[in-house]
Amino acid sequence: MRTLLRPTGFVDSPFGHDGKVARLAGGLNWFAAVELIRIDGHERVSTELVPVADLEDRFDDDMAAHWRALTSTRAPLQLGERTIRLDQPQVMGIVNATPDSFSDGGQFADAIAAAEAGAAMAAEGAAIIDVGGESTRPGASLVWEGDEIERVAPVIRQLAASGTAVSVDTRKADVMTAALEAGARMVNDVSALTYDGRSAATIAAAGVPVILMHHQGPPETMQQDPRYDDVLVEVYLWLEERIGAAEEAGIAREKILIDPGFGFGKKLRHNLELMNGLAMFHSLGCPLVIGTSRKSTIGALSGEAPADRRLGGSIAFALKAVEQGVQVVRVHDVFETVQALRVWRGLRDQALTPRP
Ligand code: 7PJ
Repeated sequence: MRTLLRPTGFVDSPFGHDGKVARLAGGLNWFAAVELIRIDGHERVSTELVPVADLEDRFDDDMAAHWRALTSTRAPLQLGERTIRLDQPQVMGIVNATPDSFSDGGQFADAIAAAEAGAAMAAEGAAIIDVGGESTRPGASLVWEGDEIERVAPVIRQLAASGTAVSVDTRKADVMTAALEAGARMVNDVSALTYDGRSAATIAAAGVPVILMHHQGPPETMQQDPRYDDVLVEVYLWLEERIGAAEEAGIAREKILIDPGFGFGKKLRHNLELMNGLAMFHSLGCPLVIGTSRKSTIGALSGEAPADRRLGGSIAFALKAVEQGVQVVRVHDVFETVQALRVWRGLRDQALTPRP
């Protein structure tokens, strides 16, 4: 039996609540209660709401360690020369270096257009640009790694040369190596190092941060019939296991970010339950990343709006994520998301400013 901790009961500020509220992961959110989720293996046995003030009496060693992880500060990310603070939400801009994404002027023109799009996102306030050359959308087919390298390397080289912090979105060790050589300083692996047996060693040797994302099944078939008994608990335990495997391979824990993998082998109700329960993942002690931008869940909730008409839903999800202390939101629409987060930040700063 173990007990997982899910923070809830978020409050505007800690003022006047001494000892009754706790700060989430050194960020801008405070919470007053915790849902204690008792599990036996992967199965939830019970759920109990306990005020923060009464928690300590309940702790065993495992819970105490989770509590420390939940409430400790996250170190900044170092991407080459760039330091990215994680005590406030950051935006990661998506650049798809796939054919026809940006222009129809051939591969060279494509790369320049993609790099320019990434540079524009950085100017709009994205802290990191995530460059990918393989679609991992539901039903997508495989790309040969030589092709994937040819797509991403020139884009990364140009972006990195302009001083932008770049991550590479890939599941393949050879693509990681080529991307790092071209100037990428972080790896975003939607397979959480399960796709290519050489990825973990490649990342460990380079000493760069990595995002481990949950998924169920390969992209080709993941949406056919995903099943969970308890999606929040199962994704949590899966990520915990992948963090352990990454550490075992020599990747420092401070370099690991985690992502519940919105839409990757999940039905509508699974995605919504994960979004509502996101704050629990902080007790794994790693910065959280979430990617909901333009995803089909938004269409499913809004009369099947097409992908290019999902900005409102994307922003609603981004706000839901940062309200739960998520450190990195991965989005297509950088300008609008940065604007939304600046408004949110203004509200937080007002609430956190003591009365004179
Ligand atoms: C995600 C991703 C995500 C992370 C994609 C799309 C599908 N990487 N790569 N998290 N999604 N870390 O952007 O629509 O959710 S590809």
